[in-house]
Amino acid sequence: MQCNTLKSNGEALAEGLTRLVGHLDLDYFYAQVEELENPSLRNLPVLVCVYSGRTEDSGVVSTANYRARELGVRSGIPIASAKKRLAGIEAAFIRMDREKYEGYSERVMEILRENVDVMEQTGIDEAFFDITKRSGGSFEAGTEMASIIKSQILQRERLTCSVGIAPTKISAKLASDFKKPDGLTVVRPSELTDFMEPMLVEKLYGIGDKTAKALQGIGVVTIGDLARKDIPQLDDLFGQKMAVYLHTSASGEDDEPVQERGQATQISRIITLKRNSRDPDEILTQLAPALDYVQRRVVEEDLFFRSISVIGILSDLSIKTRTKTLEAPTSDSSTLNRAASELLGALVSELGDLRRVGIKVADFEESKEQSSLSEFLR
Ligand code: DGT
Ligand code: CA
Ligand code: CA
Repeated sequence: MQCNTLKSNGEALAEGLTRLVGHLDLDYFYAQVEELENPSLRNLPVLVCVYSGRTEDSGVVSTANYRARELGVRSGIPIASAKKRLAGIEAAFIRMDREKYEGYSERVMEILRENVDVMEQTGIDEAFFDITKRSGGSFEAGTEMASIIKSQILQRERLTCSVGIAPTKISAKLASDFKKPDGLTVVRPSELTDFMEPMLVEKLYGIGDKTAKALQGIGVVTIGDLARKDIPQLDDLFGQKMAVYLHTSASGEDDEPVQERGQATQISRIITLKRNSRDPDEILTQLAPALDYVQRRVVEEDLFFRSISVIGILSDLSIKTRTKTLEAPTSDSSTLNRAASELLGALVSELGDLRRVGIKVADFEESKEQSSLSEFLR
């Protein structure tokens, strides 16, 4: 059954079978952001909490750092039980600040997007991506690309993540989860069966407790057990659709493509200047390709933005943003360029030398006038 795993990479690729699919997941995400913004938390158990406000401690733990996990704290447990577990231990309980994490998430996803053929964000801290084309189908090149992505995220956002590279989405997700934190797990087609077989079925994407229990009832505990069941054997219990899903995903034969989903909420690009500068002309020349990239994506995705921001990063890595809100949404490149130049001028006169500069458009809206005009022109 594992025809793609038995063939050499080259052969499989020639038949269009081998893909390089990645999955990236940020480590203890909300808690990691809190740690990086306040390094004195690093050695403590850190718990990011959603307070419901009913009583002082009512609410749940959204996530916890690894130090807290060692002490038995998990996502989703009540804050009061976390406090019980940590009685007598110094720990940090922090209120969840979703907007802050979204900012980090958007920037991380943008770094990922710059480095892959296609990406599909599936949550605030995770995404699938496809690098078949840019790696030329080589897992060596793919491994190198994944470590570049990891180090860019660390350098630019100071966050660690875990990445899996494998031939399918299901296996890439298992791979990113295999070594955490700061992991990079690569599963070549020839290793796929050995990698997946011993894992528990509940690790498979989309298998909850109920399905896992039902599978146990027919003697299926590991992914390997499941792969050995054929579809008719699973059909009775789960119905045709689920049976096919279970069998193909356990066999490493899922061929779901990585697909960009939904509309972007912002488009941005950041560049590093050749040398620190406060000269708007010098900076604008270097920013031109970034402006062009943003403009191109706006057109490709048929978007109209209402806000334009210039982001300045100083040599101490502090970040300042200047934003202009437009009266009406537009996709016009000269509006973008003019605003970028204005905002940049304001930013350098306030901050002095910049190390890195970024451009961002956001607040996308449908523009009735504009879209009927572009339809007319088409
Ligand atoms: P990881 O990936 O195991 O290192 O740890 P996290 O914390 O990144 O876990 P993940 O990837 O499952 O979830 C990403 C973020 O989503 C996490 O930082 C906080 C939030 N989250 C996860 N589970 C829960 C939950 O049960 N309740 C609430 N309120 N938030 C959650
Ligand atoms: Ca995570
Ligand atoms: Ca996640």
